[in-house]
Amino acid sequence: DVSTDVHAAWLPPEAFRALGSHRVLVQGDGPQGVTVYEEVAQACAAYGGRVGRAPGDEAGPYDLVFALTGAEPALPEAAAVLAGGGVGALGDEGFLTARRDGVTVVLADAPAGLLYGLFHVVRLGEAAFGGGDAPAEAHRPAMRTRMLDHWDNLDVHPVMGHVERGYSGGSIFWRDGGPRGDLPRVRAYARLLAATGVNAVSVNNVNVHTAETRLLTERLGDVADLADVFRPYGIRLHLSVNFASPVVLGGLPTADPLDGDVRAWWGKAAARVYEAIPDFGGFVVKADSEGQPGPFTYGRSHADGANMLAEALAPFGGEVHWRAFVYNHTQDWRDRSTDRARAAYDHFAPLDGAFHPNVVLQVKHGPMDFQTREPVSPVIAAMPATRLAVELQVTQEYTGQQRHVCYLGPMWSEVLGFRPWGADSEGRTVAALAADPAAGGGLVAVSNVGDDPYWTGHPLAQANLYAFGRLAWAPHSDPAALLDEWIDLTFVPLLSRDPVPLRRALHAMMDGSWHTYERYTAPLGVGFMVRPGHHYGPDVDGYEYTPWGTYHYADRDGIGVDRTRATGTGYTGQYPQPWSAVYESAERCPDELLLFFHHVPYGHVLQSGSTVIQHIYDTHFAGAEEAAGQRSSWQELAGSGLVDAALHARVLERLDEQVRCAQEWRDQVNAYFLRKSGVRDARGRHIP
Ligand code: GCW
Repeated sequence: DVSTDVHAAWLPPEAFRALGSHRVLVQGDGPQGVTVYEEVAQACAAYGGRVGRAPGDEAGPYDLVFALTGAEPALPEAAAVLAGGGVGALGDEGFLTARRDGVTVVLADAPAGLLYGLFHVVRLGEAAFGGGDAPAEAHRPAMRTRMLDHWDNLDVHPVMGHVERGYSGGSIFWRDGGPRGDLPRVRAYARLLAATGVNAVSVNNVNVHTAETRLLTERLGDVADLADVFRPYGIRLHLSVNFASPVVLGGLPTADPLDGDVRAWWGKAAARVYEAIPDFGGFVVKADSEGQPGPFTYGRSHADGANMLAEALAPFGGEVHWRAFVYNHTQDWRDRSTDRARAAYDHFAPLDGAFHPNVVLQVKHGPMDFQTREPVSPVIAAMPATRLAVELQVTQEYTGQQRHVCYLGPMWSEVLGFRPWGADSEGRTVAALAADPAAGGGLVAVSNVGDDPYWTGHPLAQANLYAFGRLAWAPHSDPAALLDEWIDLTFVPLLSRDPVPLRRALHAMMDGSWHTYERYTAPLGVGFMVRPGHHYGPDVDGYEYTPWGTYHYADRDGIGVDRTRATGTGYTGQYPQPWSAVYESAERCPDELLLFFHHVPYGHVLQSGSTVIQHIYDTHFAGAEEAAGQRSSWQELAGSGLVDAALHARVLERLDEQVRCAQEWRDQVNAYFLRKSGVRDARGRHIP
């Protein structure tokens, strides 16, 4: 049952060619130091280089050295760089690079830094060697926590399958109620993640069913086995826990967070976990959300709930990732005063300052739920005295489910670069808030990985996983440059010919793919026009009369949700200035969010000069055409030898489905709004 035929993704052996053809000294200890040595040794065995542990080894003379700053590095060039100083402390994970007298030097304060330095050298390839001296250059991760959450179930769930919102096959961790037993696959995954900079993973669904609840107790050994595999790659393991565990597992009559027995139960549970996994990261909790248990049952607050778990973990250095995704999912569409977009802020902003220091409030990047287009969540700017992590969704639940090409780097980059207080207030960005040394909780995302041979179902969806890790390390990276990095590692090392045509095709298909997806699906900030339940494909009114609070309110006169203070739900008031005023005004609100904030007539003229109804027609025709263009770009690569034939076929099969589905979206959305509005397409195109 051990997977052998798994795609190498961005770490094909050929990506190590440059590193592996040099003479490398590795002076590092601890699990990650060993990993660096093994990685280098493996590369050198393949490409004729040599690896040594000491200057006098016969592997020398060296042209690359990895060393820790704690001890005087044994190689004079490295010692000289160290003595040169000037870059300050590197921290637990940072590293510096320099070149001295023909030797490339990588120094770190801790072994994990050497590991990140190793993958930096791999990315640079031959450019890491040769040339003249180069001054010391420090690299430190912006975010302390760079985490992937798996929504993996132990068993196949009757509705959600093996992986909730998973589009890449089964879980790589679990099967039939227990471990899947393919630890080499888990190790390969850990290695891929480390190469992007990810340092934390949660291995089970935030919806914690009975089987997963037991990971905390009977199945703790299986969790420890996974932690052992992740550790050498600098990744700490986390578990999603069931808030009602004291009842479900402990047989207590209550899970009240202020109850003494409940607190004692959690204290013991945490102690047991740390006995098995000394570097355990902590708990992820979805409480009082979509039916999950939580403190509300006992009349307690979310601070009471989170702090109780935080106290259990504190003696061991663990953290609680408490999710802010709390809203009323039993709404009535007629009730215009309840606004799901408001919910997280209404629940959590009043609790600012009430959470223990080892609680991280994990906030979805938008106020609703990972839609194709949402404004940035106002919670992110509303809790200066709380540690906040921003949660993204790498798995493409609402962005094509890994059947459509949708490179999300540009979306995340927009979110991370958003300035909640406008250009003023030192211009603080979402990234800066999540990265703040005192108040920042880092960046988290829902993984898109499964036991599929390409890891992500759609091979091009690997780029999303790659970009997430890299953005968590360096949030202001250019997404197009990250795509190049991914191409340079994944495809280029396998080629003996000019990679330019491949690079051009991939950029043509992927750079603008999020906007393309937006065009043929959700216009102007409207969300949820998807088929209920599985969320794939168009259904304009699919969620319109359901209890989920996800309405667009289209009628014969207009469309959109009035979230203004003047006449709507007042949601715009949750933003600081200038956004509060900008979003309040239908004239100033950015076009792409207009229908998120305003209900307007179909004839409303956008800043672009088009009317809302004409915009809907134009973007849907354009989006479906762009999808067809993506397929043509890919078809041109057929038989070129630039990509592996099986991978080409897999992508093409998905593109066929994407093109079909984009046309379905175009036709359904256009027909719906033609009928509703009675306004014809100004360009007279056929709307079936
Ligand atoms: O987007 C919604 C998904 C649920 C998910 C929930 C959450 C894990 O449709 O499947 O549950 O968000 O984030 O908790």
